[in-house]
Order: sequence, then C-alpha cells, then structure tokens
Amino acid sequence: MKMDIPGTHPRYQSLVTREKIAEGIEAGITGEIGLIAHGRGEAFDYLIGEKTTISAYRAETVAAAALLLARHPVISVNGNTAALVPGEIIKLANTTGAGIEVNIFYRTKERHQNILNHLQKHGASKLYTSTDAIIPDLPHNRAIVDSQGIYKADIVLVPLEDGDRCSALKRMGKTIITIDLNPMSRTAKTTDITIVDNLTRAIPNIITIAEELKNKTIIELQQLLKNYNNQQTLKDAIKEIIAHLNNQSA
Ligand code: PTJ
Repeated sequence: MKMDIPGTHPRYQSLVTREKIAEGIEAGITGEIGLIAHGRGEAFDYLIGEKTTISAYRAETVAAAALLLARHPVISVNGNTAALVPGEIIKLANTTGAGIEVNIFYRTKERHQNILNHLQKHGASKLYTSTDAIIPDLPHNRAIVDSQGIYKADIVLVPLEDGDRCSALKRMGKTIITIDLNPMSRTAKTTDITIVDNLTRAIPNIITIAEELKNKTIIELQQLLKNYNNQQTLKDAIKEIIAHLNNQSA
C-alpha cells in the first residue's frame, strides 16, 4: 500500500505513521495484531494531545540517564517498533552503548528474521540474534531470548510491551523502561520507568537527552534516578490527559 500524502494534510504525521505500519505488515515485519495495537495507541495519543507531556519528558530524561549508567543495556524491538523507528533505535543504541535484540510476541521464525534483516539494512551492528535462553516463568514465545542479550541485561528498554514479560524480567532483577501511550496498562504499572508518549516522539527525545546528559557526572545521573517516582509519573500522565480533555471541552 503506497499513498501519496500531501505534506499540507492536517493529519500528515498520523497518516505517515499509519502508512509505515501498513508497509511493515506488507514487508512481513509487523504482525497483523500490530494494527490493533497501533489503533489503541492513536486513541491514547489523542487523549494526551499528540505531544510530549511534561511527565513524559521527565521519564524520558530518567530513561536516558538509566541507559547511560547501565552496565549492559539492551533495547528490545518488536514488529511495530521496527516499522516505525528502525533508524532511531539504532541511533539510540549507538548513543547509549546499548545492544539490540528482536523479541516478538506473535513469533514466527520468518518475521523474526525479517525484522533482523530490516534493522541490519538500517545499519544495526550490535544485534543479539541467538535464541539460546529462556526467561523463567513466562509461558509464551517472548520468553525466548539471547543469553548474551536480554537474558544478561541489567536494563531493558521495551517499547510496546506486554505486562507479563515486564513482570518476568523484573523478577530476574532487571530495571525495565517501557514506552506505552496507555498510562493505565498493566505494563505501565509494572515498569520502573514508564514513558507515556508516542514511540515516534519518545525515541528521538531520549537520543537528544542522552547526548546532553553525556556531559554530566555519574553522581548527577544517579541523582536523577534517585529522585524519580514512576507512580507519580503515571498519576501526572492521567492528570495531563484530564487537563487536555477539559481544555478541549472548554
Ligand atoms: O511484534 P509483536 O508480535 O511483538 O507484537 C507487538 C504488539 C504491539 C502487537 C503486541 O505487543 C501487543 O499486542 O501489544 P498490546 O498489548 O496491544 O499493547 C500495545 C500498547 O502499546 C497499547 O497500550 C497501546 O496504547 C500502545 N501503543 C501503540 N502504539 C504506540 C503505543 N505506545 C507508544 N507509541 C506507539 N506508537
């Protein structure tokens, strides 16, 4: 599916994003269920005003600090992430020294390989490709990971996640960062750092912030983490949605 979307269209950004997901499905990168997930994301994006909120920016700042401080950070990539922000994921990995691992919920060998190829085409180098380890107590395909990647990571960034895997990774003692436009999702509530923002804004923001934070000392970065409260972030995200809706109805 290829559509010529005029840059002047009032919903240009949103239409381009939809087109990327549709192309992802055609290329065997994004799963069909990814469309449903995307639709839910769009609805929540409307509710937050299709912008990075103050609470989201704070979470993005802390996420950048956490990735820079990590001993072994890994970015987990699924079908939607690969379709929407492949180049940005690689740039974030390069900026923070993170590795990248493909981990998909609706797993087929073919789609796993298609996503790997797609990331390689975009210049990914530090890719974990083995499937030689299992996340304990997680009874689905997302449990299959690389022993040197997600399995060994101290921090995992998991955009668009399911709550089960978050809980299982946390039981392994890892710090988890997620990007999820729904501040009420199980994932949002389970995670250490929840970014309630669109993936397409969040990843570029984290890259810019990480570049700036590189000039800070370890103690300053640790202080950012120490002062962070994820429950407060989720409460603030809901307040920001209410404020936005009140504005719309005023
Ligand atoms: O590629 P796979 O097989 O790993 O499948 C990936 C999906 C996303 C289909 C799978 O993880 C899934 O079913 O996810 P859920 O449970 O539908 O959750 C998706 C969450 O991501 C929802 O809370 C959406 O609001 C949110 N979301 C969707 N698009 C975006 C988003 N959050 C941030 N940015 C987006 N662009």
